[in-house]
Amino acid sequence: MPVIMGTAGHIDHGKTTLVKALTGIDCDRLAEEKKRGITIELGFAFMDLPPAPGAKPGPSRLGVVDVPGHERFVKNMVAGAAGIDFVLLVIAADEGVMPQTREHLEICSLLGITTGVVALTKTDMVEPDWLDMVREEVAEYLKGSFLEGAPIVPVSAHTGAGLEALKGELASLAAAYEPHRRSDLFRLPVDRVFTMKGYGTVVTGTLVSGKARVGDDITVYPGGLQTKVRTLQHHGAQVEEVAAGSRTAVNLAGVEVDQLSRGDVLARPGTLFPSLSWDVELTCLKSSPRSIKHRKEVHFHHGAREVMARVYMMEGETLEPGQTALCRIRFTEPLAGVYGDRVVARSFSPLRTVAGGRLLNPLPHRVKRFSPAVALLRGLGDQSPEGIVLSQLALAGTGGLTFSQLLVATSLESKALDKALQLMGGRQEAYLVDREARLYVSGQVALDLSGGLLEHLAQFHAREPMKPGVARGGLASTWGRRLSARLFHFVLEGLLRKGALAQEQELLRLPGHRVSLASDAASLRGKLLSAYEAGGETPPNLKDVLDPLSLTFKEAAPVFKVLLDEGRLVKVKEEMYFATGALAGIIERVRAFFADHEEMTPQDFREVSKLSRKYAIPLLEHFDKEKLTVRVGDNRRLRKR
Ligand SMILES: Nc1nc2c(ncn2[C@@H]2O[C@H](COP(=O)(O)OP(=O)(O)OP(=O)(O)O)[C@@H](O)[C@H]2O)c(=O)[nH]1
Ligand SMILES: [Mg+2]
Repeated sequence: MPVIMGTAGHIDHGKTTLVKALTGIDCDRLAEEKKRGITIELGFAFMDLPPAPGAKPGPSRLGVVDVPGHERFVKNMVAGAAGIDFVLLVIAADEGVMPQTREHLEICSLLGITTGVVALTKTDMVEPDWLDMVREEVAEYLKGSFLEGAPIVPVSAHTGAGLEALKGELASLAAAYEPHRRSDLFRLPVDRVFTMKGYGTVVTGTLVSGKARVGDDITVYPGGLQTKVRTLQHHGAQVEEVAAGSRTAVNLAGVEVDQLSRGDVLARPGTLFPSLSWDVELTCLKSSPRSIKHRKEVHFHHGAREVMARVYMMEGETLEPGQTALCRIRFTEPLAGVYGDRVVARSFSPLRTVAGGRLLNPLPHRVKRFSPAVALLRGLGDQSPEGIVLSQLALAGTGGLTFSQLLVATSLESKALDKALQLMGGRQEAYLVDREARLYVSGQVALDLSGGLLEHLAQFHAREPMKPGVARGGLASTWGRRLSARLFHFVLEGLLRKGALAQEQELLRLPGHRVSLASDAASLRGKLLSAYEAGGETPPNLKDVLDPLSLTFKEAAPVFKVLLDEGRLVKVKEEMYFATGALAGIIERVRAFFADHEEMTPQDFREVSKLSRKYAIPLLEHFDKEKLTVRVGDNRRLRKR
């Protein structure tokens, strides 16, 4: 894997001159840089490394990022340092440790850089005694930092003294360096955009993860611009493919220079998820003159981007120098990040680096300060990769997370995530609820939903004991939980499979539920039944039954339904009910008539039943419908079984 070194150090300490002495490349390209004799923009170079003595063969080429030392351009320094693997801290022997020596070292530490080399430059300008003294001072200063014990190499770019020794140290460092970049999730934060004659728009950056090939489809985040990789360059040469850790120049198809800016991120379509806030584990620098208060406004750096932001404490009121706490950072424009990304915060006045840390959740959900969910968030910092998946799913709640979202919300690469999710599926800790969208919800969320749905049905049965169940189609709305149709279906099917729910036709109910009458309904049932039984073969009009009871039909309907279901009443037509016994008597006489008649005229029926037209006609139609009789002209015949 390629390795990239970045310079760091105070203005004028000789960074650019040293890079030129090492690589032959002058990183100060701008006219203004030449005129003022300082670096403003980032510079890029590369050097061929000598074989490291006694070490396993390392990368033969080292990418170099040269940063400005001027305090006004620290934001450019952060953008450059964001992609590097190790640091070349440059300290001029005549001046020793200066303010930006400190600030750059702190920034490197906040960015998670853990190794590097110190070059004591301009040795030609000092006496040997002085050099020894400065060297000791520097070693003392580095104590407690990630460069404690790092090689301190005296060099002079002017005389060339020490350059070979420095190259040797760089080769050893590069050979020993264990790259930690993920091989999936191609990401390239853009640090320069320009046009090149004959090419069009070109961007450069350090490939922080994944790889890119000529012809790949690209989305420019956070804006969403779609484009393609037309050509790729690495260390000045055309290549077909670049791997994580490479300094890369990408020629993009069909986009104008002004459609892109530093800090944009190139990635594959649909892989990143820009957000206006993040949950970050933030550490306030020990050297910070002030604590960071809740809602403090800061310059926020991520990758090559700088945005205005506010820091919201999730678990306290202030972050004291040296302390670490969970914060939610809200930005003025969206950022696209990945779990574990490093960030830096700088205060306004004085303009200086005050804090930095790790991105824990690039897709935050609503979490209240001091709420129990804050503990879940904090846990994202030090859990196993599987633990992180579980916590992220728990935080996502019923919305769940897609596979692509989980890739950016955890430290897991695609294959490992797939395996972890399968294991969790087996342990019922995570469920795939939508195959097409590859959407997962946490097992606990699914369990809570199942419990909630059963509780909802139990309440429904208690409230509506005479209703046999809830129509499946209407359940989602009566339950009142806003869930995706997929998740609702998933929960429902799970309960039906387990037998925790029963479905008859379209009605869902708890398996133990039977329609039973509450006492007032039971007394109404008695009253209705006796009214119809008293009416016998000439049952009362519905109105005459209900009016004395001061009931509307709508109110009495469930009890009618019970009587019909029980078989105590028969509905002959709208608003006409017969007591089952009375109707049976009429039917018996009709059958007797057919014993010695082929056909029955309406007149015959009226004689047999002794009923007026009001009842006779609906009854004849009822018999046809019930397939007792069949109609022939105006007459009826008995239907043969
Ligand atoms: N005598 C002497 N002068 C040096 C040496 N290295 C750099 N210089 C001089 O120091 C001045 C600053 O050097 P640069 O390389 O531009 O310093 P820098 O650290 O890149 O400065 P910024 O990028 O602006 O922070 C230049 O005039 C160099 O010629 C050295 O080894 N010996
Ligand atoms: Mg410079």
